[in-house]
Amino acid sequence: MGAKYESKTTKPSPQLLKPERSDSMKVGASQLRQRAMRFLLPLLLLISSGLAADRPNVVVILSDDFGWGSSGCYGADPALVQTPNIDRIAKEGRRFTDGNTTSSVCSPTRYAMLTGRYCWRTSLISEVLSTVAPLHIETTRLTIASMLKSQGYNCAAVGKWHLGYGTAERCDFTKELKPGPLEVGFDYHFGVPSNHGDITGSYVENHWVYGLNKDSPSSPSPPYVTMSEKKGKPAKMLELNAPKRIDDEVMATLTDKIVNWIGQQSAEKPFFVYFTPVGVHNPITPSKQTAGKSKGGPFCDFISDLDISVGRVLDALDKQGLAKNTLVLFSSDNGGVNKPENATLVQNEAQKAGLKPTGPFRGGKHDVWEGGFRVPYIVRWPGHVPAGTVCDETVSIVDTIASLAAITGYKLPKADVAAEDSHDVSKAWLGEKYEGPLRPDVIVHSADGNFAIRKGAWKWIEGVPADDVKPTAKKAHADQFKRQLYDLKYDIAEVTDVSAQNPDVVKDLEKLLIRYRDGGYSRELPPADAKPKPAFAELPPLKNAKPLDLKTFSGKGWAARDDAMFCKADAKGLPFSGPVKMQDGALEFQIRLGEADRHSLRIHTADNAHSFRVVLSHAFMEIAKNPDKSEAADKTVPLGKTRVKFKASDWQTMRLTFHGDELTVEFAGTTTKAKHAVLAETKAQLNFIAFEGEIGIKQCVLAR
Ligand SMILES: [Ca+2]
Repeated sequence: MGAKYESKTTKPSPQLLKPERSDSMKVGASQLRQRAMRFLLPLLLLISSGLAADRPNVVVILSDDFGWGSSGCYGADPALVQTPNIDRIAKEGRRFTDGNTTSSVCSPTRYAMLTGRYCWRTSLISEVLSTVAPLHIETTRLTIASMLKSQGYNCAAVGKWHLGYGTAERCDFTKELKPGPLEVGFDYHFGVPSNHGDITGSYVENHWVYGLNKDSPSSPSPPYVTMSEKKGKPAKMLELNAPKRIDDEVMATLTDKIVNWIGQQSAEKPFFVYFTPVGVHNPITPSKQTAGKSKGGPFCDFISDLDISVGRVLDALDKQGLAKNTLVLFSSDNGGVNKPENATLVQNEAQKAGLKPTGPFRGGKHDVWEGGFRVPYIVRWPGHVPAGTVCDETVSIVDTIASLAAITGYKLPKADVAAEDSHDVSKAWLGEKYEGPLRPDVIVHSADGNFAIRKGAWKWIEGVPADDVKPTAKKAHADQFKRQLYDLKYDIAEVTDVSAQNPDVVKDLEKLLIRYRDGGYSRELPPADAKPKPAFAELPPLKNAKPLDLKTFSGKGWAARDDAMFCKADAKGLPFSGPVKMQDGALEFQIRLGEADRHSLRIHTADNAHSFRVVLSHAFMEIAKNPDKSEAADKTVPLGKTRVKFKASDWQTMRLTFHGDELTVEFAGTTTKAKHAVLAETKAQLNFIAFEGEIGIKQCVLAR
């Protein structure tokens, strides 16, 4: 049997070696010509697409928190807001009424914009990246920048970045910020690291904090006064010995940089601009030029600053004579802030004056409602995009890469390799005829990690928060955490849940959402039996393991249920302790963290001389030596820390392996190592401590 199989694979049969078409000798002259053209045509197309004049420059302007209804061309009251430059793009281009972001907050949409992949497929399953987060885009991943760079484009990312720098768990802004935008395809970067008003207070240029004194990078650190500090809520700023941002000049500074960069471009080489102004994200900081001008207050003034920036970019293109061959896409990373109940928000003054920042839609930034995702979306490319037109096609920010690939003649890799969720909507941009819809459906994702899927007029909300969402957020957004169906054709404001009347629609949409989620892509329909990839491999079985009977342990509030011990604790914590005797060896148990804040396993050494702890929270695994009895409480010695990502509602295995003065903790596909003399001592007591919520422990074993 083996030999028969081998002969086929190692030595192809004569039949297999033949040309694919065995009738190639019999074709007529006309067929030969046809065949020649089949080979030549792509070649000719390739040559022609190699000419810079055929491929447009691309300018993406991605504003921040700029809702659907906040500009003139989307119906904002001209008595409050005037946006002549944004309106100019609409007048000279095509305005979309159903432009969507992928997330109702910043970082995830920005990831999706640049990569064509929904960000919830990454480790970021709720909220946004912290200011000190590492670079979130994989450097091997195709981005708009790397795609266009491979076609000879110059690429610049100027403005708010909010996708992290470096690889360290906590980015050190006094060091080289690498990898960053330059490692994902850009040639130039000048940015605000995460948000307007962030704790860096500085700009970044390419790989360094702009103007950083490298001889003395952290001190003396000039002060940076944020708007929130002015309101008496000081933030802990990073100490960076570098020029500080001036809040009401940030928009102008970023615009200066991009206008200057465009000024260096020419018709010889195409370019890609990813310009991401901080307007109109909080803090609301109108410039001296606009402050006090609008009847709608500072928020409307700040919208004018955004519009002025847009105008300066358009002017720069005109000045260089490049406007004609430049495709401009203007949009926003999420919907507008719409929280009339929050009295401290400047946006409310504008709303009271009559501005509808999210147009006719329910909710806004952070939410799963349409107001969180619907944004202005306008495309201009003179002579290609029909001027002054309006299009109702459903398009998403995530479609940018596939659409630019189509326009520039770039063949995208397969859907499971890159641009996984990006549909080519260029026909809608260009006003060409097509059989609609260009994307069969669209998935949106709230700040709480709540999914919704839209198909046709239907929108179905799954109503489930991500595993790492805090209980307070779950409570605050309870109305979003239930399954609900809306018919947007008749109910654009999502008022009436019609799921009870349409059970089949609900069933189909739920199935479709799960299929896309588990399948790893949505550019095509994944196989129906696609299974989610396991987040991490299971640990190999522990050899010579003997059970440790947790029933011999004791602790107030802890009780046996099924085969496990459970405890519901408050902030003070509830311990569950018992004896153990081990030096080298392994300790393993199953833990269900649930919605509790954290679990701390405190291990005391013989005669209670010393203790150390292994702390598991929803984000981190940490090992530390506790202060000795004679020491002050702040004498904790941190020994190791690793970011963890796991499903807290499931049971997870935690394994501690002691070897000499080393401890290795394995949990949810991560390994945390620590080295300290205390770890080599005889371990005498285990103390499982639950904090703020219910924790379960079971199947505790020892291997000595
Ligand atoms: Ca935003």
